[in-house]
This record gives sequence, structure tokens and C-alpha cells, in this order.
Amino acid sequence: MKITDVKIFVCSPGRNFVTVKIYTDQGLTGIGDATLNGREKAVVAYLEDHLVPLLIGRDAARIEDTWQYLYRGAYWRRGPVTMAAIAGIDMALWDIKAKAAGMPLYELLGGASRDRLMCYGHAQGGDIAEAVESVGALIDEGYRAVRVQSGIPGLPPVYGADGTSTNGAAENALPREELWSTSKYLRHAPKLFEAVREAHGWDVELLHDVHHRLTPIEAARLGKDLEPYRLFWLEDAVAAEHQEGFRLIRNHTTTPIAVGEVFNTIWDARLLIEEQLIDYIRMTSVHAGGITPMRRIADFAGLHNVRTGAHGAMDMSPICLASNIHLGFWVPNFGIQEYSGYSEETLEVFPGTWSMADGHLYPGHGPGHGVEFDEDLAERYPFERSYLPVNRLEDGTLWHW
Ligand code: CS2
Ligand code: MG
Repeated sequence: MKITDVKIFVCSPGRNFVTVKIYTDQGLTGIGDATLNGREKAVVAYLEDHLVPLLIGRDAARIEDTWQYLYRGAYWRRGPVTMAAIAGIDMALWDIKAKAAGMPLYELLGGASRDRLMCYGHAQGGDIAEAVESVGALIDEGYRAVRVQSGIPGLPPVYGADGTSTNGAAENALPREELWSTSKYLRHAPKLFEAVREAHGWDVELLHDVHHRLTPIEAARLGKDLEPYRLFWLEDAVAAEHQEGFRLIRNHTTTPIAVGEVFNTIWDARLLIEEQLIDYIRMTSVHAGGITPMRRIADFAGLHNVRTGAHGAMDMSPICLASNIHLGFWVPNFGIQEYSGYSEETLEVFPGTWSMADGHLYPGHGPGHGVEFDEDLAERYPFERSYLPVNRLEDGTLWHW
């Protein structure tokens, strides 16, 4: 089965998405997600100018060889732009292979290891009371696991607390600037979780995202202070570049640690997994280079008692979510899947067979990954330049976002 054409689509049904569509001489097509929030067009150029010409005439069935050809064959390896571009192609090829086999993707990966995937939703509030209420609303909707973020006294709204941070920034404007104080945050976070446990008890799993903002010793202290509230995980406690820093965190706290949403190859996670410095690896199909490397990463993690917890914010398209759901349905060491939902417009452009009910995700059972792309509808939502916010300390120093 030969690849006859590859098209790249950029659309913005609520936010920007990059979609790869591969056509074959047997009439089968497949689609993949190549979205890199805030740097979408760089991936489009990498695909159109450099990868698409390499694909025409290749055997669509040779997924592994194509992945190696694009990764090793480039000489210049790794990096978010490269890996998102390769991921878009890889997902589309797995979609084609599963359609050709007449199977849902999870069957090709090894078959179902479970009946449903626990997912976590996002609770947020301007202050503790609002966050507590938001957790209650998600529990009422059936969620068994909730990520909790709230505003910090003395600071304007921070990441994840006002519902806007994950929506990029104002269209065609400079990135929004947020303000950060580590000492105010460290005093506040334990109070937030104390209040949530007091109001909602111990049956709900609680998660928290620090968004890379602490140093290792600060993260160690936070992990210790949160121990009484038994978190499911503490996410991105330090900048992901600080691999050795995780040793220090690990030595000081039993709060489970998650990291990896910004990783793009297995090499970013090697030390953390091999030394069991983390409990959950957050790598996701689009930013890790596709389904082919995600299988290897998951198996490698499984050898070291690390479970999966794939990044699933709304800035990855439903194709990425569906790929993660199929992977999670198969992977023996599944932990949890992030789920932040999609706008109606996004779901109309990317209709899919996956579903969400009672705090769990389910894959579609038809051939492929089960997500379609409505090209005509997508044309109504042209690309809109948008940035993630940036973050500064109170004295103006640029800080991690
Ligand atoms: C976040 C994301 O979902 C998460 O855990 O950290 O909202 C992240 O900021 C965005 O996906 C960045 O594009
Ligand atoms: Mg995160």
C-alpha cells in the first residue's frame, strides 16, 4: 500500500490544531495530530517543506521504518517541532494500518488490558472556596479524580486558576503576563488541599500541577507539606530540565511525582524512569513523536514501576486524545488519563467514537483510532496566532510558565 499524498491542515475551532492526512493508493486514509501550542506554524513548515516530500511513494504499512527514517534519518534529532511533525505522520499511519486490519487501534497494540480508563478533570477557583466548589461539581459529574488549582492570596489569577491560562492568550496580541511568588504559593497550597479534603473526604483522587515553578528543595518541601492530603500526584514540580533535581525531591517526600508533558523523546525520561525518581510519566502521543515511541516509553516505564498519565489538555486535538485512549486501553502499566474536554466547535470538526462517562474514558471499537476530520467545516475556522502566557516574579524577573 503506497502513500500517494500527504496534506497538512491548520484550523482554529476554538483553538489552533495542526492535522496530518495521509492518502494511499488503496483508497484508505489516516489522520494524525501535529499540534504544538503557540508554535503551530513551525511544525507545518517542517512537515510541508521537509517531511512530506520524503513520504510520497513509501509503503504505508512500514510504520517503524518510516519512523526511523524521519527520526534517525534527519541527523538533527529530537525537539518539540521535529517530534510533533513525526507524531502527526505516525498516528496517521497507525490509523491506516488499523483500518486495513479492520480493527480498533488498541487491538493492534495487544488488545484491551482493562474495561475503562480513569481520567481526571480540572477544578479551579479564584480562591479556596471557589476551588472547593469546583471539585464538588466534578464529583457530582462522576469524576473519581480531580486536579485542583486555585488563586493565591496577594497575587492576580495564576495558571489553571481562572480557566483562561490553558486557552492561550488574546488573539494577535502579545502573551499575557502572569505574576508569581513562590513563598506565597508554598504557604497557600497545603491550605487548599486541607480544605478540599475537609469538604469532600478521601474517596476522590486529588492531583496538583505546579507548572515547573519551584526549585528542587522548594518542591521537596511542598511534597512533604502535602503528604497529609494523600495526593494521587504532584505534577511538574520543577523545570523539566532539572532531571537530577528529582533525586532531591524523591529523598524528601512520599508524595507521588509526575512529569513529562514537555518531554519529546525517551531520552528525556531515561534517568527519571531508570532510577524510579518519578511515579507517572506524562508523555503524550503528539509531543513524544507518535504511537510508535509511546509504546516503547510505556514498556520501559513498566519495567521500573512507573505508570502512564498522558498529557491531555485541550490544546492537543481529539486525534491525540483518541490515540492516548487506545494506548491506555492496552498498556499494562496505565495510571490515569488527563481529560479537560473540548469546545463544541472542536468536536464538530473532529467527530470521534471515543466517549467519556462517569469519570472514565472509552475507545471506539470500530477500525482505526476512530476520529474523523471535517475538512469543509475546518475551513470556516482559520488559524489565529495565539501564545501561551509568560510568567514573572514580583520584581519583574522572567520565570517558568
Ligand atoms: C497543563 C497544560 O494540562 C496540563 O497539565 O500543564 O495546560 C499545558 O500548560 C498546556 O497543554 C500547554 O500547551
Ligand atoms: Mg501540566
